Amino acid sequence: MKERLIELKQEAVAQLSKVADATHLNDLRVKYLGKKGPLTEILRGMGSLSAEERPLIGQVANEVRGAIESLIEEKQEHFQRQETEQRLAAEKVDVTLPGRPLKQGGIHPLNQVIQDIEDIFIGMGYRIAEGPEVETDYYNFESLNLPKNHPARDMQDSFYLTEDLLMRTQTSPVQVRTMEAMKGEVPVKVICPGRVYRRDDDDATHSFQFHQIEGIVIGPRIRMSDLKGTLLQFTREMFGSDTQIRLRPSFFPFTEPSVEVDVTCVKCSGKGCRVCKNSGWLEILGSGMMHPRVLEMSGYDPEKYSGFAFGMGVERIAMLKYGVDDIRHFYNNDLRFLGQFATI
Ligand code: 2NL
Repeated sequence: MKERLIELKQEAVAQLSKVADATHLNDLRVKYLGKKGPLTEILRGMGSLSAEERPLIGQVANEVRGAIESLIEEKQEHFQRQETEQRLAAEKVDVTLPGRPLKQGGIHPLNQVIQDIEDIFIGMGYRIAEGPEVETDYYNFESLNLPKNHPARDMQDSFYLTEDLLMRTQTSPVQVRTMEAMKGEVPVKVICPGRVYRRDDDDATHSFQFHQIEGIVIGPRIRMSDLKGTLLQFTREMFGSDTQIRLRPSFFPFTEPSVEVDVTCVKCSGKGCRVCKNSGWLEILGSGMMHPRVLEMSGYDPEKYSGFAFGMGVERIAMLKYGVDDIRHFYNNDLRFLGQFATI
């Protein structure tokens, strides 16, 4: 029995010395120390031994078990250390490496132009107002003195959602909502940037969806010269301090009188070139004195107050400012185009 124990120990030591990984080690532990292993079997059979033999064999058996156990423990520690070392090596971070550059986005050129225009008017004391893109017939047309049979209200020209609802064709309804909210109080100085929609075939200068900025000022004795001075200040901040403007008579149902505003060509400063078709001038916005009926409908007594209004297309301003020849560049999201406007 003693010889079997010694043999068992030698066999176990031999096998344990060759063990290569933790799984294999566990198999050997079960094999030698498990309930069905040879050591358990020997200890179970001790009952049949004589009284002199029993303590002797018991001692040897315990020594063998102890030796195998400590060897297994030693191997286990070894594998654990090995695993930790491997993980540390694999997860090593070189903190001295330079950071990877992050690709950064930029502000879309249309939003840059909107922000520039907003900044200029904020500088002149205006507030910014926004409103819904789905509008009622009343706010989009009726309140702006566009009677029911007016050609601009043609179903063919607007995106109607129901008989009474449509995608706004201009941002003027936002000013109307602002006037209503102000309940006849003055001064009103507000600009309204936003998306507008028109049923139009897209081409180099037209899009069914574009951006507008409109503004109104209401107060006592607001005059045409206030409009002219405001627009001159705006164009000089926007296009350069030597920019000139000229006003041409025009017509809008919501202003009277109405004017169209030209600036000296951004390319040739008025000498005449391809951009301004040799005229030296570029049209940039429409404006006028607020029609008394428009004032009245939104709660302002036209006998007490007057106002001016203006509206401009953001895409057109952006195209002029940056020399972009096709409006569709703004919507295609080609990074080769957009990247040229990146400022951050
Ligand atoms: C253009 C012309 C214009 C207005 C917009 C306006 C708004 C109210 C009352 C009166 Cl609430 N007028 N807006 C006035 C004149 C011209 O826009 O060509 N826009 C691109």
